[in-house]
Amino acid sequence: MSRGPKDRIGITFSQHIALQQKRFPGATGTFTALLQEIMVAAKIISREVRKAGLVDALGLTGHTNIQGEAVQILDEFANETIIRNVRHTGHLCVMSSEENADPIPIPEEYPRGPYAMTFDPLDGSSNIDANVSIGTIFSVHRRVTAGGDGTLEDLLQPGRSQLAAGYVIYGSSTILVYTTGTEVHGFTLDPTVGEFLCSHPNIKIPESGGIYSVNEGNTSGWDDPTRRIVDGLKNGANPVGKAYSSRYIGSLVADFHRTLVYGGIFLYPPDRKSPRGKLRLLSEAAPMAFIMEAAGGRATTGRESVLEIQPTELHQRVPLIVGSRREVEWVESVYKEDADAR
Ligand code: AHM
Ligand code: MG
Repeated sequence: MSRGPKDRIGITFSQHIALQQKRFPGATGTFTALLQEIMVAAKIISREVRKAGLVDALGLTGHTNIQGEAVQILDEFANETIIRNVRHTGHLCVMSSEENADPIPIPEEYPRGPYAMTFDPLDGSSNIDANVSIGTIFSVHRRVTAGGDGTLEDLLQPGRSQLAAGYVIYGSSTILVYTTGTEVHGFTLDPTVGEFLCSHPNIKIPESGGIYSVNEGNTSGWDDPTRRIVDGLKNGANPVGKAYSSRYIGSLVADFHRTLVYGGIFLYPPDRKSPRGKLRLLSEAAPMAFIMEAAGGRATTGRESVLEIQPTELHQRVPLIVGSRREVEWVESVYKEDADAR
């Protein structure tokens, strides 16, 4: 008799974060409640993404965002869903979104809380119409200002001081992956019961992998060390001594999730078009770096640790090189040799 997929029913996300909270005797439950609200928003976005092709929710709104990118109908829906779900509960003092030019204040009628949150509501959204995996990324910091409305200062904090980071990937299933800095756990949405169930407890990235992931259409704009690195991954001139396979989806959550699960390396280096890199520090690179390092991997710009960067602007871009320790350390050594030789 053939066997179906193994049933991997685990505890729910809500149960998991409630258990985590018990580890901290003084915890007020505010942080746990914030994670709950993010999870509810993710369920609503997932539902909308799943039926998008049926209800005329694909395509563009006709506006462009702060990054000059065309805003998709689902981008706007996801952005509004997250803001609406988390702003009234008294957990946050300020938010920022990849879709909004400025910090998003908490409306006057709602209480202010101890946390500041940054998010990318629908990452990889240029892939929506082709039914490619997309996702939501979030990052939570404790506020640093004393009270009242949160400010830019609460948002411009280095990745290292995140209290939590996570992403939700709307792929062949909807998976929520999160960390509070020590362990990384993954939960798969069971649509029949409407709950995220633990499916990937304590994720650890392999020490080394077999896949590299980069947009090679940008090769002509790369600097010399970047070209040498990607050539080395292809032809075996790397410390592992093997030729890597190539995979590139063009949706960070999907490329990152594969890298986390299988090992290997994802690179979005600077190029002539985007000399500071393409990905956004606060809403993309820092949360992913925090998750990767908690899973035993590494994240760098090539020249410095992503988590140590002190942000100066809300929509600051950085290069991102993230993945298995062995590959990322090698990449860092290539950039260092190049810098030393100058
Ligand atoms: P987005 O947040 O507007 O969707 O842009 C970010 C996306 C990432 O998901 C992905 O890694 C990258 O842009 C792909 O860029 P490119 O198309 O230049 O390869
Ligand atoms: Mg994005």
